[in-house]
Amino acid sequence: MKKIFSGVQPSGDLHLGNYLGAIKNWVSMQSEFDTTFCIVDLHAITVAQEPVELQRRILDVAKAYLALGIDPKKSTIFVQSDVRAHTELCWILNCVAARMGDMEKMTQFKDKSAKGDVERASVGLFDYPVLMAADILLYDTDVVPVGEDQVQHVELARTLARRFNKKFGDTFVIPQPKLTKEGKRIMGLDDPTKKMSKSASSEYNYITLMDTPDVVQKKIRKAVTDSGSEIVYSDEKPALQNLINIYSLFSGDSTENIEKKYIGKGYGDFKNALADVVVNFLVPFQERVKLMSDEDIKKILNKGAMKANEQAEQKIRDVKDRIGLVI
Ligand code: ATP
Ligand code: LTN
Repeated sequence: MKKIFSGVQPSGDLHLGNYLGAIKNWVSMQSEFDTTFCIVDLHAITVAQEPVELQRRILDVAKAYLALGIDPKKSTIFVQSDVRAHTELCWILNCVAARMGDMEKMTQFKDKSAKGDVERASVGLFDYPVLMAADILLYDTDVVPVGEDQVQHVELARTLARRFNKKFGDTFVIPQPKLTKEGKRIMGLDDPTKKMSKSASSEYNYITLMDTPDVVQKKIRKAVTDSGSEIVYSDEKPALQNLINIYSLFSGDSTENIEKKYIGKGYGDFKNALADVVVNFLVPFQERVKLMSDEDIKKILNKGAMKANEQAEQKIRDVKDRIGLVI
């Protein structure tokens, strides 16, 4: 059975992009593949976090995974910092496989550090893609379902795996990224040229999975639209295209059908219907989250960490042996 691994950072409330670009895909993969989903808390601390809030968010992301349909009977769910082999393999890859030349090409670091001050960005932020490679390679991952912004990082994991294998013999499986068609890049509601992001400066950029119906309606009403008034799915109307993608992914309707449904109607009608589709998904999701207790979630995460640790320990022992450490 092919192995799937992916993760989300507990760095803010999850938004529609996280669900439609990544988690929705994970849910559908669970019955066919051997799936592991991680809450990557060590990635979140590459930028400043408030400790009490971070602890809360780690459990909240775990609750969201379950309420979105990740089933602990089918998938391993765990918190990255519960499995020490991730940081251990990250360090080893830093030393024996990753090169400064690879790292300087990483666009997410350039984007994130450009927003702040490069001189003051953490070393961890720069090294973030190597930790992500360690996450993936520890579990013999074949496929990594992610949004488009993470493809470059999965490519790096492939490069590091190949380089390690060449030098020390066959150790790592070479992973492949997997994108969804319409969900791979959900754009900001306030700016269709930038991806929807938790760290956007305006809350009108994103809809979080915990937004109330009122807030969802308001954000969709305020979403930017293109010139003209017809509902057509075209590259010339990037803002509307993004809204149609969201509608299509939540309703299961094809983009062609949506165009047909709205012939002769305007943006106002379409936006109202879109808000309904999103709210119809979010309200029952939020109900499911409310029913979950921290205690239950912690039990699931502990079990997941035990299973992940078993697999990761075997791999890290093999790696250490191959590079000449005494095991
Ligand atoms: P930030 O932008 O603040 O760094 P994020 O919103 O990108 O955070 P992550 O935890 O980095 O969230 O991403 C989790 C998963 O969601 C990744 O697979 C990522 O590719 C995917 N993802 C994030 N934003 C989008 C988006 N706008 N469209 C599609 N997929 C996305
Ligand atoms: N960098 C990813 C989160 C992440 C991840 C992973 C995704 C960390 N480790 C391993 C897939 C596989 C992001 O979404 N920002």
